[in-house]
Amino acid sequence: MALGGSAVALLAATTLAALPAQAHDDKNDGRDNDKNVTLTATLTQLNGSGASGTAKAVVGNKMIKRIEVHANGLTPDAPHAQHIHFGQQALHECPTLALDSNNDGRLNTVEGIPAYGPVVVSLNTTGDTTPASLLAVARFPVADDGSYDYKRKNIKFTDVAGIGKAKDIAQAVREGKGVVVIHGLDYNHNGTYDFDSAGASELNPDLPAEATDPAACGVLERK
Ligand SMILES: [Cu+2]
Repeated sequence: MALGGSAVALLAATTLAALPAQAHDDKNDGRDNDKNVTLTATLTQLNGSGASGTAKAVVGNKMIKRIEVHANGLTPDAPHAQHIHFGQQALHECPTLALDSNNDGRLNTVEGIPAYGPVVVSLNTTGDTTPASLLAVARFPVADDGSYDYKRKNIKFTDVAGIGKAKDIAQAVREGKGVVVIHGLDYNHNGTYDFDSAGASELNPDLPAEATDPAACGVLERK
């Protein structure tokens, strides 16, 4: 069915009328890559960790201008690796046990990748923030009493092999496709990361799986 002339005119008028509103609403304009976009995440537990929290990030151009992560219910006195994950092929969401491909009842970090993608930024306290630092455990926040308040400014996105250019990763995060993941939990509640309950990490056989399995997750969404 062809549209009549008046229908076309009406569509055009509607489209034009919608433009000024969109121009003012930079929160919904994915092309505004020079502007700061504020993203927030509600972090919920994975693997029965009992952890939860919030994250807030301001992203402009190829830079995280500032980011905060507030988490609680984590393993006390233990470091917690935390990252922004993203993958072009990922679902941009937090995983469920449906991804537990070896049916061991745990969701390890690799099993969650179809949901949240690989690491694109390491949210550590000092030094290099690229994926190269993803398990540099000494530079991640420690949850003294099971909680921490993490803040860092001016983290540059970098090109990540197999994932994309810095500007494309930044753009994807601005579009709400980045996922904050906090790792590390104490399955057997003995107060430390050890190999007893879950064996070695699939990421590094020198680390217990307890140190690297995901404990909390949330998608960084535009406000
Ligand atoms: Cu991670």
